Order: sequence, then structure tokens, then C-alpha cells
Amino acid sequence: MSPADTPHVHDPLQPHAHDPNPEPPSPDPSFVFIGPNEEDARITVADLQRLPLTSIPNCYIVSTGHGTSGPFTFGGVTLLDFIQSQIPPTAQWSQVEVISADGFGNRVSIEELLEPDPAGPTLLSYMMDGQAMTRQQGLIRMIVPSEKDDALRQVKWVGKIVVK
Ligand SMILES: Nc1nc2c(c(=O)[nH]1)N[C@H]1C(S)=C(S)[C@@H](COP(=O)(O)O)O[C@H]1N2
Ligand SMILES: [Mo]
Repeated sequence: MSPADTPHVHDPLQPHAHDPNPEPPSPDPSFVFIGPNEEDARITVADLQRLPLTSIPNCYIVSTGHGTSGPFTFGGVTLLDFIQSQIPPTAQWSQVEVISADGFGNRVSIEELLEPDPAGPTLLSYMMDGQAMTRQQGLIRMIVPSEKDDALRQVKWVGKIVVK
């Protein structure tokens, strides 16, 4: 089974109890991007705001611990648009690791990004219900609209994105 067939499997390198961390690990929402040739860059919210805005309505955060919240409309740049803005079109890659500064992570395959679920594309989100997302709410937060029975892929406080 490829990782694309098991979208709810959490990165085994980053085991996570189901209890979400409610507190941001730091005040600064910027993150580090590492491309397929190991080139790195620091990415700010303003950098994401310069890319096309995608909004996805009817998103839920389905916590098996403290219950479901939503629906929310998340806004941001698709993870695919973001990656394509950072790497040359000829670069070879197959997956991306999205890791928060509090040690929570998830892996996304290129297949998931190229053929998004009908629920919507995976997003690097900085807006919630038409307002700027707060750091407390997860800024910058990965939103995976296809995940309906858990929130293990809804990574808050993205700290590092590694394309491999
Ligand atoms: N960085 C980070 N993201 C995280 C978590 C976490 O602990 N740290 N917990 C996950 C889990 S298990 C849940 S249920 C949701 C909770 O999101 P909420 O705090 O917005 O309700 O965040 C997910 N994303
Ligand atoms: Mo959770």
C-alpha cells in the first residue's frame, strides 16, 4: 500500500497522542521551506498572501478528544501552488512533510496534491471565516479537507515544510 492509499496514517516518525496541543509553540508564524535540492528559505504570511488565494467552505476539525468544531471557511494558498512557487518546474519530488514547531507532523503525497479530493485541495491556511487567522487558531495551518474522521492532518503552527 502506498502512502496515498492511507491518507489517515500519521507520520510514524512523529507519534502523536490524540490530545491536541492548545498553545502555540512560539509567537512567530513564519516557517522554513526545504526544497528537493535541500535549498532552504524562510517563508512569512506575507509571502503566502502574494500567491493565489483559495477558499474552502464547510471544513470541520474533527477531534476525537474534544469533539467537532466548524463548519469553517479556510482561506490560503494551496500546498501545490506554494510548492510550485518555490521549486523549478523540472524538480523531481514525490512527497512533502509538513511539521509543526511543537513536533506534530504529516506527510502528503504528490498524487493527493495533483488530484485533490472533491472536498477541496490541501491548503496552507492563514484566513478563517474571512478574518486573519490568529496564532492561537493555528496560523499557519495546513488544512486537508478530505480528512473527515480525525484531525490528525490539520497541522497547526507549521514550522517546517520539506519537499522530497
Ligand atoms: N501543531 C499541532 N497541530 C495539531 C495538533 C497538535 O497537537 N499540534 N493536534 C491535532 C489534533 S489531534 C486535533 S484534534 C486538532 C485540534 O484542532 P483545534 O485545536 O483547532 O481544535 O489539531 C490537530 N493539529
Ligand atoms: Mo485529535
